[in-house]
Amino acid sequence: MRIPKGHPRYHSLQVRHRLLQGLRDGLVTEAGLIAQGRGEAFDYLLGERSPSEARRAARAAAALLLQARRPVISVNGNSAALAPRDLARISRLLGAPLEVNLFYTSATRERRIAAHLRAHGAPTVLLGGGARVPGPAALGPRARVHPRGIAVADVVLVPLEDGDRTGALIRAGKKVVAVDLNPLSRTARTATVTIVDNLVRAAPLLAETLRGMKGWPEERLERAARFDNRGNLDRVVERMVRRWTGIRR
Ligand code: PTJ
Repeated sequence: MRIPKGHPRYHSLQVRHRLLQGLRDGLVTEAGLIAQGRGEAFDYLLGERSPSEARRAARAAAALLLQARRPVISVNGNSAALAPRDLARISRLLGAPLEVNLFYTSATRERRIAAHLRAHGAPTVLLGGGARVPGPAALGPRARVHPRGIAVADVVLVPLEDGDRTGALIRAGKKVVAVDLNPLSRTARTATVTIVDNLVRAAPLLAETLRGMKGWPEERLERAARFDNRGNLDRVVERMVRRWTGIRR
């Protein structure tokens, strides 16, 4: 379907269609469309723009990732469909592998996602392997991680992650950078740094921030990595509430 450029929801509808294409190409699950719908509701309350809190979080996230000894980028169906080029760019900037790590595990979908990421310039893509992150039994096959990827990572970037796995990564002693439009989600509140923004904006924002900070001395990165995640999330919630109240008037 062609969306007229002047449509007030033009960008949002385009993103929807990118996910629908992802579903047809076997990258995205049906539940992925529902997850996007939940995200859209929060994006509406952001005015579909990156708020200053997302920029501040992206700076702290970039500092953490640049300081990391073994950073890894976890990719699921939605993130592969929404931001493959930017995730590949982040991977190249950091020299960090992308690891396909699915909520709804499927070997076929893993392979398709890996091929899609490679076609968009990802140098190294790891597929779910033989290691496990320790966590609640309910994690089941979602605990599976690659022995040379998330299993040994010190900082993990998780766009659109579920709360159980974020909690498991934190308990395993890793730092987690999350991208989540919902500032109230367990992922957002458990992660070390949460960028509350749409992944289609957050991924290029993070890539640009990384490019600008690459080569900073260690002490400067150390200072930039100090971050009050809960305080930043509270400010985003207040921003959304203000917008909600404003819309009603
Ligand atoms: O490909 P799979 O099998 O790994 O499955 C991926 C999904 C996303 C279906 C799975 O991880 C899932 O069910 O996720 P949840 O628990 O619904 O969480 C998705 C979170 O991402 C929610 O808090 C949404 O608000 C948020 N979200 C959705 N779309 C976006 C988003 N955040 C940023 N950008 C988006 N475009």
